[in-house]
Amino acid sequence: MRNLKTYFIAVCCLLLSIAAFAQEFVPNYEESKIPAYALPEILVSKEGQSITSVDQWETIRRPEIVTDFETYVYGRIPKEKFEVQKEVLIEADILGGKAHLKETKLTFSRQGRQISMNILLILPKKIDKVPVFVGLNFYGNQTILDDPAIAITESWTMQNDHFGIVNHKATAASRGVRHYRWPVGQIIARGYGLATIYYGDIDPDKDDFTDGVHALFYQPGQIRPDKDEWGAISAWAWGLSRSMDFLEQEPAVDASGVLVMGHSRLGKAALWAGARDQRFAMVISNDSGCGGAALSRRKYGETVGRITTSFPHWFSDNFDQYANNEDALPVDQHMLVALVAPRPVYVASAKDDLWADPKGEYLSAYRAGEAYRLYNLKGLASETMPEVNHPVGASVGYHMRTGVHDVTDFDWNAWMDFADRHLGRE
Ligand code: GTR
Repeated sequence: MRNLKTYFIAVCCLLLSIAAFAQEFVPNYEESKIPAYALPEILVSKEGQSITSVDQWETIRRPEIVTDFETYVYGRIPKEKFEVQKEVLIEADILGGKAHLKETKLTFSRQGRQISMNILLILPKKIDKVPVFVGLNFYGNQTILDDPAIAITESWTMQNDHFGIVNHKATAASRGVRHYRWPVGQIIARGYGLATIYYGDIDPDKDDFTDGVHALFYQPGQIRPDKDEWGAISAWAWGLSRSMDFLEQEPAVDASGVLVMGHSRLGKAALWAGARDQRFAMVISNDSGCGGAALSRRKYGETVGRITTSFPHWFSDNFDQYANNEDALPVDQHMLVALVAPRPVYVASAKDDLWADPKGEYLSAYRAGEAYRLYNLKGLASETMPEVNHPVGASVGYHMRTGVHDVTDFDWNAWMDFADRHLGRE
């Protein structure tokens, strides 16, 4: 009898695991299988009022959309005060004296807890008030340029044997491994500066809310954010705003020309940072996909259901309820792009990056043009995607380049051309 019971339990377990396997996520890559959807209106307020002026946009609709993204998608970022300490770690001339590198450690403290983030700033010499691209990086500042002056991050990093990450710690072998994604020489040659921070300094990318910036802002006894409070993307966006605070105080930087960019999950963070913090003069999203520029309702490639399962810590807990229930979301990602208006925004996709849904990224950028029109600015001209490798757009820029999920020189050249146009540097 006992044996029979054990046998029965074993068979049940087997059947359950087969069922779980059968339900494994299969991404949709067919346009014809996209469910019919209606996007929430950018220019209609919650009370049903048509938004027809800049004033109505800025006082009624924009704040509503920001609040919805805070509450239902990324989670609220605390507004409480904190202390900051600055320590310059290193200064050096690089690139044969053409550029100056400075790495500064910023330590944030509150309630007896602290975290530190290192900001690496590289500026062309002999230019005053330089516009600066700022972006987070995936494996530490030392990976973007092979220069012994740059500190190797001591923070937890994602495991990557090829990049010299051993037991989640970066080693000297990781120096310069991501150089190709950060064409420092070209950026400097075109008269821009570059600031970068390792995203794990702000919040290590794992489902653990004790080790990053979140804990500085907990109420007594709190151990993880509440349902509508910040996940990791909001934390990384918070870090980008702290880099803006820092850049505002750097005399050689043109603080009115700080351009925030990010790739993939860090593209999601760049969009959210730029949407909220209007001090950023331009926002660039690269292959940011689901939870970034791509429309959630299209259910093409990565979906809300999949992303909230694989990366539960990225969003607010409230976002989980929209898994396979996207139509109930009060917002969609075109509204995130629209929040950047009237500042220029650029959405970049890659042809083979289907997981991020290039068309969903394009349509979202296209629809965001509605907010720009209130300012008499032009977005993207057509609902039809442009040819591959053909950057388009006025205040809303877009390209889909050939290739995979990555950052390439093609992307950087397009962004610098776009920035030149908007900063009057042509
Ligand atoms: C993927 C994730 C994407 C994207 C990407 C990345 O695994 O599904 O949403 O963020 O990671 O950041 O490289």
